[in-house]
Amino acid sequence: MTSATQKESYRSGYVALVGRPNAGKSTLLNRLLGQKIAAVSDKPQTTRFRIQGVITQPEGQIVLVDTPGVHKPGYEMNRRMMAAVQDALLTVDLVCLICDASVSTGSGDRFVLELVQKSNKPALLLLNKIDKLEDKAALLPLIEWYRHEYEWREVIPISALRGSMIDVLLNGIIKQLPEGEPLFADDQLTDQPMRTLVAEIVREKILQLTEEEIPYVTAVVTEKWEEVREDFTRIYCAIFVERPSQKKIVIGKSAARLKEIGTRARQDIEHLLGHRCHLELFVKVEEEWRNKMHLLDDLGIREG
Ligand SMILES: Nc1nc2c(ncn2[C@@H]2O[C@H](COP(=O)(O)OP(=O)(O)OP(=O)(O)O)[C@@H](O)[C@H]2O)c(=O)[nH]1
Ligand SMILES: [Mg+2]
Repeated sequence: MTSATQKESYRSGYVALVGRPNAGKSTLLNRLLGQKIAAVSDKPQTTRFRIQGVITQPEGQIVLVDTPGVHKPGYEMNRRMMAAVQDALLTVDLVCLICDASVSTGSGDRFVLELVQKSNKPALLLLNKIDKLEDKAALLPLIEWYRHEYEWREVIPISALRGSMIDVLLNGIIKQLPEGEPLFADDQLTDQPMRTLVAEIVREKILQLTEEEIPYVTAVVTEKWEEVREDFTRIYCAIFVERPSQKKIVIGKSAARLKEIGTRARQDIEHLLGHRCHLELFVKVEEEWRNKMHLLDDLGIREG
């Protein structure tokens, strides 16, 4: 093969990860990227805006677009989250519908499926969390159900958590992309700035360490970033909640919870930056921030 034909067969394109909340979209993004850029938690609605990850392989480049889990919007924030899903579906070359194969199918799955059907885009069906299935034969009725609903280019059972079938998935995705040059430099991992990645790390730790309504009423923004030395950064993040009682919960008795959030977040941030940092967290009360346009703008919760 000449180098010219090799170049022609290089493929690149945008690929949306869509699915219900908790299906494992962000876990898969991090797994395929080999680096954690998206917040992951066992609480639904973890992801609030689209996050791109760039995967560069010898055969092609995949720009993977992680989206918020599909749910009924209550607040302006949630309406924007759903608009971001619609926008992703419109603008990508390929859609990956991820469903949690370890739970039974319900009306939420039907709704996500309809979004994919309406998009009319080439699509792969990914049946995730197969590590939780004792008997893989349980996948068969699920595959049967989905096969009747759409012309999937491929159906691939995976475990995003364990990394099973990931190579098959990467090849399956690249095969479906149009021929073309790489869209990004091969050392660009994501479209998100460091400040956002850091805020998302802090928010992830809050999601992990709190229950009930706290994950939903919490937002984090990086307010100050001081590069004290080449190998030492001082970072200030504000944590927003909606009521003084919620602020108390986030801070915890003798500030123990806030300390734990800070310690866990700092470890991940230092890993990301590759050097030491000092992280300062402040908790602020901002009533109804989920309905405030300017705050949502500041937090990067956009429609696309
Ligand atoms: N056992 C198992 N758990 C998984 C797998 N993939 C994801 N999870 C877990 O499922 C939960 C949700 O994962 P996320 O990646 O945050 O899901 P998501 O689809 O991005 O969720 P939203 O952002 O809320 O829409 C987390 O607790 C993950 O650890 C998997 O393959 N196997
Ligand atoms: Mg997510």
